[in-house]
Amino acid sequence: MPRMNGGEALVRSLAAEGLRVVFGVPGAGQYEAIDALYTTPSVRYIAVRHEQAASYMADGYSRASGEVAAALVVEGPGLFNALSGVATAYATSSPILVVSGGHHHRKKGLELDEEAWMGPLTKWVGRAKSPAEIPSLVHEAFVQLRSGRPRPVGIEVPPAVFAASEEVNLVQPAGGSAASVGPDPQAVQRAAELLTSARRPVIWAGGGVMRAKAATLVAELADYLQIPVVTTRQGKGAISELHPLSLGMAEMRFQPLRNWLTKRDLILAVGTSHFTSRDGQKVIRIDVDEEEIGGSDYTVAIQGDAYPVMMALNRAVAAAGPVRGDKAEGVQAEVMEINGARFDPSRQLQPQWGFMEAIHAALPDDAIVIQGMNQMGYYSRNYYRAKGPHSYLTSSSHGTLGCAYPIALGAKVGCPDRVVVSVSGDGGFLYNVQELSTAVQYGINAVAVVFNDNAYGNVLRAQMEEFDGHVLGTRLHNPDFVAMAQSFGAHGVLAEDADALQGALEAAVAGENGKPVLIEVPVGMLDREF
Ligand SMILES: Cc1ncc(C[n+]2csc(CCOP(=O)(O)OP(=O)(O)O)c2C)c(N)n1
Ligand SMILES: [Mg+2]
Repeated sequence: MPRMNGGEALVRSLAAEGLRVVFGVPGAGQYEAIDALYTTPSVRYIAVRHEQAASYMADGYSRASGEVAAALVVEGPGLFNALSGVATAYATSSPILVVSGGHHHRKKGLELDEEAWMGPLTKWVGRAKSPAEIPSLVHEAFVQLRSGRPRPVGIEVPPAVFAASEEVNLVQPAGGSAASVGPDPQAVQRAAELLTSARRPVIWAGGGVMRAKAATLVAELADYLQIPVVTTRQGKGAISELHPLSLGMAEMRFQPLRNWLTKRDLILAVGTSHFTSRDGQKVIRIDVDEEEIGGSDYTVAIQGDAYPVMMALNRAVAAAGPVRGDKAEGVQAEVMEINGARFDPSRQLQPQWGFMEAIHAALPDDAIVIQGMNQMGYYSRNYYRAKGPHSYLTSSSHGTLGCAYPIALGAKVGCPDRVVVSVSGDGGFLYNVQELSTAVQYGINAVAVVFNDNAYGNVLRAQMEEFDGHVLGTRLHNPDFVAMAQSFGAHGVLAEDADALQGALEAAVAGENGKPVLIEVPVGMLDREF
């Protein structure tokens, strides 16, 4: 058995599992791991400027590419800085590995039990007591990351364990997805019967479709039975929102869509618990997470990863039922009518619609857009038309202000050949502005669009409209964004209207500057739709 220190044991094990990238901030307590990364060229190390960005970037990488990424942070404050990204990855079912220092960390009487902090935000946490234990912990971490519901996983390696040397036996890698039990054939059969006999079915697709790489199978079923598809925020792009059966995100405040949805006799909810049903509607649930299915109302539930379940379901449907090609015309006309009303330019808010159309016009079909928690971001949930899976990333129910830009950088590292654009406000962008340095240093040419109203605009509007104009803490003093971007070594552009935004994006897409780009779009106070 070779002799090695804990840092080498960790990095060699990560490389053996196929990990390609580690985001982190180096520091005492993990020097051996950094040194092992130096001698392991198959694992790229990207040093970020705040641990928050390490976990956000790992999340963006994982969700965009479908592969695992890791964040390596020092014990104590390093981990605590990273937790916001770990929580967001938990909420978005994103498989990231977090490696941090000690389990117990005493400082001035404050005892920090990191396992207790990481525990609720991860699906599994392992703790190494010696270098020899590290390979099997890493192996178990990857089994967890690549099986069941994807979620963050943690490994704690205390500084003394990183530094210690002993004989270490490297274990064999997990080798792709862990074997999973196939879906229950009776449930699949029953679901197929419901689908083929339903008169007005709808498919409600969530982020689980993307995580399972099952988007094409969902589209196949939709096409075969002519079933319209709505999505959650996380499910946007499960089928192209330009597909004649796509009704986009299920915006329940848009009355025509709400009415239509309440008239469905069957809902097929795949990879999500974020759907609404009412009495009298039959529901088929497909979810990898047994707890999500839990005690909720459903007619048939199929527990399992959406890929094998949809394979089995599509086969059973093909065997059982008639193709509904004859229904195509009527169904597609309904979809067209609702979309026509929803995207009718005369009912759109300006300037939001103009900006959205500029973004559509400039970006290629496979671009990845990251929605920040800002007014244009909210608008994009409804009106940005994602053209395929893994092309629209959000912080889901977590609603994390500030994560859009670092998630975009992680997505760009994971998908260097795709155009990646974050849509932020001035408030949110400044949460992680320091990562412009990382972008320039490593040549991560994502595009940051910053809609600048010099305010936490949506909070300001609530103060004006709902609290008698009691404005407090929401008007912001900002830097000159363009000059700031230039000072980081990025390319900064001011785009004062939709045409200028389109032009600036087109130049960025064409890679005219060969640099990370920040486009500042000054806006006034924006109206809200709902
Ligand atoms: C981490 C975090 N802190 C605070 C909030 C509350 N919050 C949501 S949106 C928002 C203001 C966003 O301002 P900006 O990014 O400028 O976008 P705008 O509303 O002006 O379009 C705030 C403070 C949050 N969602 N997350
Ligand atoms: Mg703002």
